[in-house]
Amino acid sequence: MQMKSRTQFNKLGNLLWVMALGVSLALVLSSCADKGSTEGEDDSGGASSSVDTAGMVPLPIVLPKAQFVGTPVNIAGVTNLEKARGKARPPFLAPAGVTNVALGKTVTASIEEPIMGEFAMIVDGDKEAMDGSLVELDPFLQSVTIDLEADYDIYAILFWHYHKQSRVYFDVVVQIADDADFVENVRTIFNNDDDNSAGMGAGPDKHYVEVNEGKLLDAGGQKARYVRLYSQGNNSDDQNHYLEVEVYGKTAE
Ligand SMILES: [Ca+2]
Ligand SMILES: [Ca+2]
Repeated sequence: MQMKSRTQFNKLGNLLWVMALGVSLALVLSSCADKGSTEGEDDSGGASSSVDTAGMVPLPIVLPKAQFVGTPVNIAGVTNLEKARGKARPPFLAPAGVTNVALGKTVTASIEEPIMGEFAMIVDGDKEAMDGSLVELDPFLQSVTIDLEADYDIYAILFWHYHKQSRVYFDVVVQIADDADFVENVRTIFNNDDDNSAGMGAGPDKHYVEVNEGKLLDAGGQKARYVRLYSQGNNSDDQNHYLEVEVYGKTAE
């Protein structure tokens, strides 16, 4: 009899404990959910986010073949140089349905015709480091402008100047705008012109070595129709080059 009542007491105790555990678990889960959604909003398109927010997926990036391995050596004298990551770039999370909306769109430039290649090759999907894939522009400060032909929420801009050998391009400035002349609502996404030699203001970003991963910029989901990229020669010659520019976005609501 004594054994039985103790067993009943234990059962009641277990039941209460399980209920308490359930309530506290529910509280923890709901606070996690709140936190998750807040971080998701702050982090829309965040490059380094470790939070796998609901509806966010890695960009569908396809890389060209790597042409060299290890730390490049012929970049002596380049100041303010970004350290090599030494490992693959982490996936960039963006909302599901974000694609390369620059593919096949219209490209214009600060010059009439390129020295080599055609402007359309900047958005043709080919980013291999082959001579026949390269678009070469004149020396000095030059720019290319991509008309996305509609407003898009832009999450990332990814581009390759050249990656056959290690190189650093100078005065890399990337902007988005509402109009083709870059007067309306111009936003600068990247600027590594640390001495303002391009005349658009000194930028805080670092020089970087061109690799097959390309340069990936976080555009934060900002709405724009036009994307413009500047450069002013490189550490190997005075010319400006592009293999490909990709703009990851989705139709603006
Ligand atoms: Ca191309
Ligand atoms: Ca400069």
